[in-house]
Order: sequence, then C-alpha cells, then structure tokens
Amino acid sequence: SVNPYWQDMLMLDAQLSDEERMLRDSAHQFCQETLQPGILNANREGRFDPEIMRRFGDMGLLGATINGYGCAGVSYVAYGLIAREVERVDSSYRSAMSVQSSLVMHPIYQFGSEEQKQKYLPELASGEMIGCFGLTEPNAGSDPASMETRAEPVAGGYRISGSKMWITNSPIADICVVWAKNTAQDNAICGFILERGMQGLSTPEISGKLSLKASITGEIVMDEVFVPEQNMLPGASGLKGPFSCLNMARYGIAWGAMGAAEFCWHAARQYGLDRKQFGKPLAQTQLFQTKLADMQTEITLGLQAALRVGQLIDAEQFDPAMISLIKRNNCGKALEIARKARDMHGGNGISDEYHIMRHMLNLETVNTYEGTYDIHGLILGRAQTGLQSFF
Ligand code: TGC
Ligand code: FAD
Repeated sequence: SVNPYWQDMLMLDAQLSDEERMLRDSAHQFCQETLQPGILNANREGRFDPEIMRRFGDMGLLGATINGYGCAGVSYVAYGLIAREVERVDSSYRSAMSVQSSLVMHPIYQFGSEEQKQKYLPELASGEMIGCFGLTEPNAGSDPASMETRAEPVAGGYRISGSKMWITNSPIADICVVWAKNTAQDNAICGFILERGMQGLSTPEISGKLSLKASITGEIVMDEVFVPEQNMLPGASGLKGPFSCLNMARYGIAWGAMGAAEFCWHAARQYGLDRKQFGKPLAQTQLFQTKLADMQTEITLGLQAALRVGQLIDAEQFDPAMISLIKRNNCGKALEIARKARDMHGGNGISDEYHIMRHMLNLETVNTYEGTYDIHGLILGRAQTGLQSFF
C-alpha cells in the first residue's frame, strides 16, 4: 500500500498556520483552474496575457506581504506558499508575480516617499498597473556594480541614459524601477521610477527565447530621459537597495522552483504507475523507484529549508546568505529533477502536452536569474571564509 505521507514526508503541512493553509489552498485552486488550462498554448505561442496580472490582483497575490495600500499583509511563509503554487503551473507566471511584488512594490514600500506609495501601490496591488525592475545591463549581469546607466542632476530632477537588458515584463510595463549611478551622489546606485510615455524611454521586446516563453522579456532603453526629482526613491542609496529587493524575490524563487519540481515528480510517478514495459509498470523497476526516491528527498528537504528561512524572515532574523543557500540549492535541484523526469517519460517527455520539458527549459532561466547558481556559491564561499573571489 502507498504510505499516506509520501507527498509530505516531514509533515510540512502541519507546520503551517490555519491562515497559511487556507491561502495555500485558495492559491492552488486559482492556479489550477485559471492558469493551468491556458499554459500549453501560451507557451507554444510565446504569449503573456496582461489580464493575468489583474487576476493575481483580484486574488490578493500581488505585494501580498505589504501592510496597507490595498495589500493583504500576509506572512513571508504565505508568500512562499503562493509562489510554489504559481510555479507548479509555470515559472513565467511566478516570475510576473515576483517581479511585481518583490522587485517593484517592495522597493516603493521600503524606500519610497509617502506620495509614491499612495500613487503606485494600490494600482500595482490590483494588477491594473504593471511594473518591471531594471538592474541587469548588456555589460553588467552578475556584476551590477559595473553598470553604465547614469543619472545626471538637472533642474527639477535627473536625466537618465543607459540600457537595461533581460527585463521581465518591460514591454508591457507602465512603470520601470530603474537602478542608475547618481553622479550627484558620487556615483552611488539610486532607484528611479520611470513612467511609460516619458520622452526618450523605450522597451523593445527580446524575441527568440527557448525558456520562460509565457513571460514577456525586454530591454529598457533610456536616451536622456528626464525623470522628476519626486520619482527618485529617497530611501535607497548603494547596491544594498536593489539587493534587499532581490533577497525577497530570491526567497520566493526558492519556494517556486520546488513547486515546478513537485509537478515533475508527481507526473513521473504517475507515468511510471500507468506505463508498462517488459510486462510490468515502469514504477515497479528499481531504477525508476530510486529516481523517485531522490526526487522525494530533495523536494522534502528543499521545502523544509524554504519554510525555515521564511519563518526567520517573518521573525526578522534572517541573513541574506541563508537566502543564497536555498535559492542555489532549490533551483539546482529542481532543474536536475525536471531533467530526470523528462527522461523517465521517454519519448513522450519531449512533447509539450506532458508539460515536463517546458518546466525543464524554464528552470534553466530560474537557475540563472536573480544570481546564477555559481554566483550564489561564491556568496556562500565568501560568507564562510571571509574571502571574496569575484574579482
Ligand atoms: P558587495 O560588496 O557584496 O555589496 C555591496 C553592498 O550591498 C550590500 N549587500 C546586500 N544588502 C542586502 N542584501 C544582500 N543580499 C546584499 N548583498 C550585498 C553589501 O552589504 C554592501 O553594502 P555597503 O553598505 O557595504 O555598500 O557587492 P559586490 O559588487 O561585491 O557583489 C557581488 C555579488 C556577486 C554578491 C552581487 O553583485 C550579486 O548578487 N550578483 C548577482 C546579480 C543578480 O542577482 N542580479 C539579478 C538581477 S534582477 C533579476 O534577475 C530579476 S529576474 C526576475 C524574475 O523574472 O523573476
Ligand atoms: P554573466 O554574469 O555574464 O554570467 C555568465 C556565466 O559566468 C554564468 O555561468 C556565471 O555564473 C558565470 N560567472 C560570472 N561571474 C563569475 C565569477 N566571478 N566567477 C565564476 N563564474 C562567474 N535582470 C533584471 O535586472 N531584471 C529582470 O527582470 C530580469 N529578468 C530576467 C528574465 C530572464 C528570462 C533572464 C534570462 C534574465 C533576467 N534578468 C533580469 C537578468 C539576470 O539576472 C542575469 O541574466 C543574471 O544575473 C546573469 O547575468 P548575465 O546573463 O549577464 O551572465
């Protein structure tokens, strides 16, 4: 007989509050009923429907950890549980949600003026307004300190020039949170809110992606864009501004990647139970079973680690290195699990109707963005030796 704990061997469910369980269940239902049915075609066609942001907004899933301004004010554990449910469908949708929540709403909430919070947060929370986050540049990816975008002071504000690359949602964004070196502050990195329609601002789409196809990605090109003083984030100066947003997004990704991995694990298990070769189910072979055991083990441990870090964030006791540990481990393990599940599906594994290869291709991006697997390894190396090896 099947062990009743096979899906949740360390009883994660029992470690959640009633409210967290309820939120998890309603996010699961929403994702399965609203997002799952359309993902196959959205991925085939390389299409992101902005209406999805409004649906997220209706469900209270945008900026969910923020108190006030139309946001739900839930725990970081709950935010992680939501990311897991969204990414169980597709990493593209979790990406859209985490950029809006952690990389656009969080910096406005954390570093913005009261006027900025009032002006932007309620519409971002409802999904009527879409935001994006511009840190990466063509010549500055893992090393954002080398960014070339400059903000020069002029009467009434700043003139910003430069370009940002690989920006989730930029082609459909109403606002862009852009990080630039402020020449008025000794080139300290500062955050600015750019609005669509500002002269000199364009956001061309990047085509030809083989991963995260149901997400829209683009550039942010700024040719002497005038940005009024009141659109600068007053509370952020230095790289710790964008990095503190990344902490929250990376934390959500650590949960989300496990959601995608769980989809692949459950599908591989079911496929092995249903498909017979050599006169017995594939799931009755030793090789198949140890692969399933590896998946179960890594997912159980990865979720437990994400829960622990979420509890430490909620208790305001976390250190960013903890987030590097779970982002690196969970994304790397999820990618291995998806590759293995693809193999276990045989030829069917390459068909998009089985959804596995889509997850596998998505997880290549998830392992790379928000700090690559190796960069998080170097952050952890520095954290335990005190020696930095980046340059
Ligand atoms: P470093 O000297 O380490 O730090 C500079 C200043 O920043 C502070 N800091 C942090 N603060 C808060 N949280 C963190 N995680 C922090 N990490 C560093 C640090 O204390 C220092 O402050 P201060 O006051 O002393 O000046 O800077 P470095 O240039 O040596 O950094 C190296 C490295 C590799 C750690 C860093 O640059 C890095 O993390 N690179 C990865 C870049 C990255 O993650 N980019 C992500 C772009 S956004 C994205 O991918 C969105 S995808 C969205 C989606 O679709 O889901
Ligand atoms: P590079 O930094 O050039 O790295 C290339 C390789 O070199 C990697 O394997 C890396 O690990 C390795 N490497 C780099 N430095 C070292 C070192 N010192 N030692 C050893 N190895 C090293 N960015 C945003 O700002 N906003 C977004 O919304 C956003 N969305 C994205 C969406 C997608 C689909 C993708 C693909 C990317 C997105 N990014 C976004 C960019 C992402 O964060 C970067 O791609 C990532 O940080 C890596 O930078 P890079 O691509 O320039 O690679």
